Amino acid sequence: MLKVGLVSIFPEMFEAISYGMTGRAQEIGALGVEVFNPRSYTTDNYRRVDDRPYGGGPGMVMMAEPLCQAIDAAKVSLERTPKVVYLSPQGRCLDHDYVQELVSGPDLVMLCGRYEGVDERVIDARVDEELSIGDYVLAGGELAAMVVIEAMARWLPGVLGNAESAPQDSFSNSLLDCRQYTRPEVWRDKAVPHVLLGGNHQAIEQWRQKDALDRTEHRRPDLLVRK
Ligand code: 9D3
Repeated sequence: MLKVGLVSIFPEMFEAISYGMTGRAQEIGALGVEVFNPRSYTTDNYRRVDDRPYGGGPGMVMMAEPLCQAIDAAKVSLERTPKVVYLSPQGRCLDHDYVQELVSGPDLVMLCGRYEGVDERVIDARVDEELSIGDYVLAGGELAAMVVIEAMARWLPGVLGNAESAPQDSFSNSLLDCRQYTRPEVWRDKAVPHVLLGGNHQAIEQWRQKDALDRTEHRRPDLLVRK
């Protein structure tokens, strides 16, 4: 079982991963998720997890002590020394290779920031890697952490019904998916490509490969340059 400890002041957000593939992964015991709320590790009357930034400026910064205690609680609960990842816009961008590294590595603790970010000293003290999900601005790390979990879930043993589905997926072969159709055969005057209706499996396979290659050349030529 891959265990993931999540450090977040919004634990309820992670109810979202109890649905679909990530929900199934948890049900079959391929994935274990536990949330640790830094607010539970505050000692002041107001249960504060953030404070004003030294040097001034807008917004708030998450305080080191409650975060560090929540991370340490997560590490204890995971026992097998996990990798600690901070979700942040400054991190290494998530892609197929990064997902593969994460699923084949140790258990994970993912630190979700809010506000302007976290006190740098907690990063120095506890974080192994920073991870971004792309060059756009989110309001915090929770949705990013769920993106990481969902991207990993399909690669966990027993999660996909069909053992061959995952390797055929887009980005493991560096091609986009071909166009797909289902019933009815004609919808609002639009027909399904004829080749898909016959039972010629070789012709269908050729059509699918060409379609995938054409779309990749047109939409994502960057995926075709060999690395
Ligand atoms: C634009 C960066 N900062 C300027 C002062 C502000 C800021 C933006 C977004 C500070 C924190 C955040 C919160 N973002 C995340 O927690 C985050 C994130 C993201 O915004 N984009 C892509 N990946 C990620 S992973 C975590």
